[in-house]
Amino acid sequence: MIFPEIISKINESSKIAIVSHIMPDGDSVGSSLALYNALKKAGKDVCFMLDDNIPKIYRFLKNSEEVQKPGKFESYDAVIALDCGDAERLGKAKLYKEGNFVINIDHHISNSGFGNINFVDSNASATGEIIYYLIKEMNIGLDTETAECLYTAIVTDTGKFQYSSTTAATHQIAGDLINNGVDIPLMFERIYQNNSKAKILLMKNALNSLEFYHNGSISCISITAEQMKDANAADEDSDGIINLARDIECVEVAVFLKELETGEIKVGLRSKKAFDVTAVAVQFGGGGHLHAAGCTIEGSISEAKEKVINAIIAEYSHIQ
Ligand SMILES: [Mn+2]
Repeated sequence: MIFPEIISKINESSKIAIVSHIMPDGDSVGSSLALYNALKKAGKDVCFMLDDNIPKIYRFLKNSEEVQKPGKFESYDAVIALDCGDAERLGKAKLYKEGNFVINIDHHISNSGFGNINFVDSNASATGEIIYYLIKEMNIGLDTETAECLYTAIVTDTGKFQYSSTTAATHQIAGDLINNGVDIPLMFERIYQNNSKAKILLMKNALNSLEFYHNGSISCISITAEQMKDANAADEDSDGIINLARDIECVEVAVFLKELETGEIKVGLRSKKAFDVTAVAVQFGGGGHLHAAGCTIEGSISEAKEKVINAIIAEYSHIQ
């Protein structure tokens, strides 16, 4: 048994809240809805609190319409935080942390351990992978809709099974999810063949901004707040755009700078091979994984660009 403490806490709880990070992605939404559906099936009084809307492409997931916005403090027998590296990333849902018993389940190596129980497995490809084992160990039957939630979590966080975090176990889980009814072409059609026009317009702008540094090993793209507005884009429409900068021969580190309405710059970092982008992100108060990390920097796009590119070049000199 890998989750004795967590399972006994869940078993003795009746009123449970699931919370996850702001700017939700496939893993936060998929793992949260999988656990939500499973706990509901187990007869728990469970809610899912999220301080942002669920991105449109994930609204096919079962019970995604039952997500609630954090309101006033409420006491729960247990609050389960999923895929969230630190309490700040919970946004307004952070208010359920103080005064409640918190179970923190995550796979970010930088997780701050903000829970009363912390289960952080940085070898898991997705939080959805951990939740798969948890549901299995709790002996809650896996229906097709819940399997779809877990598949969404895993396929998105592994970048369609391409990252080094993808293991034999990841594929075995995917295989079991297929055995439980997940239809692969249908899942890919819903998640990857379903881009909004706004997203494609942002890609056009992002490619126009493409620059290379450090002998072509670093690429950088950016999007301004005005371009976001002109494209009538939602936050989620910029998801995955960084891959345009990463998927280029010779590029080892890709940088994506997105100007926010607040004037801050949201920085996404991706790498291939050995370059640890989290080592760069943490210098600016961010975090992440070996090959995917992010942070937020005050200032203009060009100021943020200079800081980040310099930090990446300095990091190169440490590893060489
Ligand atoms: Mn994740």
